[in-house]
Amino acid sequence: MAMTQTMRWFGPTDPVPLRDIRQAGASEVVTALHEVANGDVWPRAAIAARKAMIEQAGLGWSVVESLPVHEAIKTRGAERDRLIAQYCESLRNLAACGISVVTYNFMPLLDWTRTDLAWAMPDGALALRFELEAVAAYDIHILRRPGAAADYAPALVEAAARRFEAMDDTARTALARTIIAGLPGSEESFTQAEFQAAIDTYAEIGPDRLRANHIAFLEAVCPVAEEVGVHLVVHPDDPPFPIFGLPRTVSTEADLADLFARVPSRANGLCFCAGSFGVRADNDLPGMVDRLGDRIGFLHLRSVQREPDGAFHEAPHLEGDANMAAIVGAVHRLQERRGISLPMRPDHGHQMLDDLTKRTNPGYSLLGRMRGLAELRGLERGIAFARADAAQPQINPEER
Ligand code: CS2
Ligand code: MN
Repeated sequence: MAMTQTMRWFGPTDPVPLRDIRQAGASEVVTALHEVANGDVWPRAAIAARKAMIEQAGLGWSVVESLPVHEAIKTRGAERDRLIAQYCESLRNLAACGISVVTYNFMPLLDWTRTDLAWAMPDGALALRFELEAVAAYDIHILRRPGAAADYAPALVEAAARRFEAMDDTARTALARTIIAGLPGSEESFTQAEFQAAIDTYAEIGPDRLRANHIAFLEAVCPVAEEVGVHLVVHPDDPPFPIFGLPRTVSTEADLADLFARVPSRANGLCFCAGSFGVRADNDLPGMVDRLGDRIGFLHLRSVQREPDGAFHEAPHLEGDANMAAIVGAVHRLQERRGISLPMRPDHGHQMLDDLTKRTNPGYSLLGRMRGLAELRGLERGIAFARADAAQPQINPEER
């Protein structure tokens, strides 16, 4: 069985139209009602109308990315119970419209974080990049978060100081914007003062409390998800380690194994993002597909190239540190075992070719993702062929 090929679409305002996604060879989009404020209920009629628009273009919509979890749920703030009830209402409305997979994350404040949105690859395409040194320069010298320097190795603190000195005001503002202004799909974007105030709401929340809040969230919503037949899949932390002193709890295989043990509901699932998990060399990606496979409801098949000092950039989908052939091989076996086709998408493509001169959402221009999807599709076909071929009875070469 082949994976279901999807691409992310940011809705009617996305510069990439549905027609282009169809021509790229995807059969479905994954999307969200980005116009609904974080925490509000997604109305059934609005979901149905968006679905009809997608189907009109010859595509399907069965995976939501994302139904955001409000900060007051992550921090267990005052509005929490009302927000959870509204989350459940949205799940019911989505299920009524035929949506079966709902993606979310449990990262404090920032969804994914990068420090450079246009890093030139040797071939002239532009990639997204994360440098811990740039984060440290921002954190210690621009944000001036109390105690920030203690969170970085001494050599990194020194490098960050040199780096900050070498930046002019424009470069400093650009770096701050890149980090806190909100990347595509993020529900939060901050000014500097707002960001520090938001960080302060986590002053009393370490990893244990964040994990407890996550478990409490799942215990409240999974019964509804189960009842209406929705698979809730958590997207891992990106990057998968703490930044700005904020706790991280969805970064490793052990984190996920613990989460599934604590909330056994079958609605409690995983969006396996090879790019996010792959930033850590200690995450064994194909092994995680094997071992966490029963929980996987959605796949982001991208690869990062790790660099020294906690930096990484987005590699072409089949390059970089992820062994994509081994991952897709594991997915293939998993689908066979479960008798299902899993939705997957390319992620964070390079800005390349004609897209270099267009207005694009960083990471979400068409051509780089189209290249990624085509490569993944070819890889999967090759793996399926090789497996079927290996299963054939061997013919004695003399009888050929
Ligand atoms: C996405 C995430 O672009 C990306 O990195 O994978 O924004 C993802 O959609 C969210 O974290 C899921 O809630
Ligand atoms: Mn991802």
